[in-house]
Amino acid sequence: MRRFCSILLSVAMIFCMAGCTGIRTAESSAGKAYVIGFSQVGSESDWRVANTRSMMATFEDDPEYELIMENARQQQENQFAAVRKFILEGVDFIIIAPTVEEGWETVLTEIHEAGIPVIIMDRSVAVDDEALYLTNIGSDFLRQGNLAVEWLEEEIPEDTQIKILHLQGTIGATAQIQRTKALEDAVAKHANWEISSQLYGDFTEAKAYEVMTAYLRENKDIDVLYSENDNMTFGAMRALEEAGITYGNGGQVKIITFDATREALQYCHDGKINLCVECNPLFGPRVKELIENYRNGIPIPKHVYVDESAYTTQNITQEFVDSREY
Ligand code: GZL
Repeated sequence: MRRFCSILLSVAMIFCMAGCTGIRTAESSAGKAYVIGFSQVGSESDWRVANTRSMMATFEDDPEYELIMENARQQQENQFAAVRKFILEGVDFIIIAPTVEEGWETVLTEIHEAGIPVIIMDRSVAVDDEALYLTNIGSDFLRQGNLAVEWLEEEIPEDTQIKILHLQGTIGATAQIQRTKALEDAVAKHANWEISSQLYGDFTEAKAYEVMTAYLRENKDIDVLYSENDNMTFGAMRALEEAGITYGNGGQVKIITFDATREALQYCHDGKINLCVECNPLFGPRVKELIENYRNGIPIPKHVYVDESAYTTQNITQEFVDSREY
């Protein structure tokens, strides 16, 4: 409940600065500011709130820029509407954090025809023509998934059968596609690994708690939970506790989670989560640097990856957990 209130408070703070048309981080100083239209996925997770904070903090104190953020509430249609509004408003630059990979060809073409540069941030878009966007900055999600399965390979002897319960994020989002691919490829390689079920958690705590609770009513034979983000993991932990199933170090269920937010790292330090795979949301400054490079005619690579790692109870300290920004 505390976590839900903290996300709610963060989202409320963001919206109360927004008004109904989006969040402006600077008054238009007689049209002199370089106006950036930013279509954000939503406010579905601690990761997303931290990502929004990073973007806003990067631009809000710089009078040269005005960031207008529209929250799509995890609906791609809302992103299309926001982008078309940005085009009508004649913004100088557009940033899109796409909900899902498919369906972007038309609206990216409209942006291109309007002559507005665009950066794809966080997840990716599946379009044939990469010229439709300047660059895609975000995580290497397949590497994240491979870090998780490599850890599990170290943990599980070749002759031990394991049942893996797979909690998936928003279907069609790059983070879901790639983290799922890493697991499914590993299961195909290991005859002793079995995915007992794939549940849809949509990257939210509430949905994960709902589907886990329903699943655990009939199935309690789980050895590993592979959960594609921390907020779904928190919901799953609550459902496991209510079902009387132990987890973490020495528990029945080993927990693998993605994002490595401070709260998940605290659980990891306390032995309740076995592996936290980092997914860094704090790339506001890097995005601003890319925009400035563009404005100064400096070439920009088509893909920019952020640095990330993986943490276990054995390799993190309380000091490290306390130092986390998100
Ligand atoms: C990952 C990001 C994912 C996070 C989730 O870059 O797209 O979306 O892992 C968030 O927490 O909802």
